[in-house]
Amino acid sequence: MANIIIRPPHYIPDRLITPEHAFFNRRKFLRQMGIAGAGVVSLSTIGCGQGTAADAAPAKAPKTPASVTSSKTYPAPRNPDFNPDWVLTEEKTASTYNNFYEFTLQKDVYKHVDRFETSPWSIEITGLCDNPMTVDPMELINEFGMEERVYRFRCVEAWAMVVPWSGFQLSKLIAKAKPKPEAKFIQMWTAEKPKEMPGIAKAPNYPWPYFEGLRMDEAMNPLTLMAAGVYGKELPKQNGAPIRLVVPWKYGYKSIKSIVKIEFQKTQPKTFWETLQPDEYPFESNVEPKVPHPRWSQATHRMIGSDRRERTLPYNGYGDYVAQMY
Ligand SMILES: Nc1nc2c(c(=O)[nH]1)N[C@H]1C(S)=C(S)[C@@H](COP(=O)(O)O)O[C@H]1N2
Ligand SMILES: [Mo]
Repeated sequence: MANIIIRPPHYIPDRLITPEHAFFNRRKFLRQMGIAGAGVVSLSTIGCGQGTAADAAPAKAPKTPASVTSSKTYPAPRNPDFNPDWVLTEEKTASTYNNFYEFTLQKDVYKHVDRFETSPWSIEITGLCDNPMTVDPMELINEFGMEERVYRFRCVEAWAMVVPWSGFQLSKLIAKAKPKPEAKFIQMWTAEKPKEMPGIAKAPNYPWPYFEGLRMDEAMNPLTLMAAGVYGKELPKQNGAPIRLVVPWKYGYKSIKSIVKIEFQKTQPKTFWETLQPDEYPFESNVEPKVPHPRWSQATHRMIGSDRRERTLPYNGYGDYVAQMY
């Protein structure tokens, strides 16, 4: 008897939790795409909502004006509303334990990002809006300024971290773009640069480039951040440089990295993970401890860099900000 450790009912050993990709079934994917039996998957055959892989490539980068520099940008002032007394995840842990499948399916993304060029960079804002544009993210930072916010971040794989992001509210960019009334959703795409992103060729059946989406009210919510920095510095490449989304009440895969395109749309877009496994990674994907992932509980998570297991909270603890939307 002495050797038997009694676990709380919500305990799940880490070995039972698998990464997003682990149960990906190639044949199922090909069947869904209507091309079972085909030896090669052509990306151009894979539609993703109203955008396609082909048109998500970054447009020609605008020249960054000489006045646009990052020297005075960091550290951004901390927003007192997001300055909790939580223990921060160690900076080293947050930059060496990542998910960024364009580089590798493993967590040591930082070892595979050397060739990734994040400057110059441009983001195209397009679709149902009156002020479409193609801009350098630094111009947006110059215009909107940046603030620092400490957020918890919860991956669907039942790990979490607490990190200080630097960025601006996505709502500011949306206001600048002037969406039309019929724009009800936004879709976003990550860069697709196979020569710089060695993971793309290693996962040829994934519907690259990575794409995500939000409802317009979710995108406008004050919590939704475009982050260009973390720990008071520019984002490391493995965390999604030069600019990424942070949606702290949803599972981590909604927080798309290294964004090159944002499109306003009338109908709900597909997302990368929903395309692969709709039953496991639905569009909404709010953090909800009572709804288990089909293969494991979501009741608790492990804080990365520690053995600490914590209870997961509904909306990842951000219900006061977002519960009214659902
Ligand atoms: N383009 C892109 N964005 C992505 C991913 C990815 O593989 N590719 N992974 C997502 C997942 S599953 C998580 S948990 C977070 C991880 O962010 P972090 O590495 O900064 O902690 O990024 C999300 N954004
Ligand atoms: Mo994740």
